[in-house]
Amino acid sequence: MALSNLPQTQCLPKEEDIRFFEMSGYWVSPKIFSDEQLERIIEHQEKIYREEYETGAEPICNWLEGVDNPRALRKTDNSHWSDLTLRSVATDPTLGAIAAKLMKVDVIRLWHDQLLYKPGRGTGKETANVGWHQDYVYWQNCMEPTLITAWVAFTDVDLSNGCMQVVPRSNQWGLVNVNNFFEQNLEKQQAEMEVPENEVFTTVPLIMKAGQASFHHALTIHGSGANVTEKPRRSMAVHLMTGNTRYRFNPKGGQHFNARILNGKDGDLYTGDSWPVLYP
Ligand SMILES: O=C(O)CCC(=O)C(=O)O
Repeated sequence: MALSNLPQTQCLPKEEDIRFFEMSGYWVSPKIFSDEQLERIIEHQEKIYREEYETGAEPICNWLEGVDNPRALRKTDNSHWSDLTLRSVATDPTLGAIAAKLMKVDVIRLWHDQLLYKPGRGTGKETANVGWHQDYVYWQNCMEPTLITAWVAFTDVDLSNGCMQVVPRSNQWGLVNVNNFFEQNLEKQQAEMEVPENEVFTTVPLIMKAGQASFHHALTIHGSGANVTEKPRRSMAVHLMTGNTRYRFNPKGGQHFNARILNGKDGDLYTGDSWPVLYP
């Protein structure tokens, strides 16, 4: 059922891309998934919403404002547990090879995936926005921010359908004071954010064609606005970790669902079938 078995070498970042990622905290790849593959992927995304789980295993539905609200962002965690085509996306070798290059490591594993559906016809303000946040704030069960996300566009994305936006250089700021995926008021968050001295809060929209992927570091601030088009914005965030990512108990409480699977003690490596290897 794999979409591809080998990394597509023409998609890998060059030296200057790796330097750009290190400095800016993000990078956008060429097209990785073909239109035919995307058609099949979207069919399988719809299966998840009809609760047709190929493997029999349920994913984790974490839908903003409840499942009955057609304007809500649909966020389904670990869809790769349920569907083999979606698992092929989440474990795609090209995503793994790019992540390994950008993070300068030899091993990349899947941390978890997040299937995303941002419905169309947003009001321009409060519909299905994703608040400014750094992923690592949610991953405090990992000792270090040794994680990176590949955000795979299943449809073309730009500002009109609420593409992701990143704050360049924020990967170098440490964890900031304002951090909430579910916040709808991004202007308020920006106003309250304590930006380090000599840095500025600027945003870059990640405009992409379907099949491209953007990569952002676990400390890069990102979020997204409303989808004011007629069509849904579809994607999967593939959250990846380097092979040396280790567990720690989160002293602030709220143990992450993937960390609970490990049932480990401080310093244990995240290894085993729950965290498939994408690279090598
Ligand atoms: O899809 C979005 O707008 C945000 C996704 C996100 O927060 C992520 O990929 O980490």
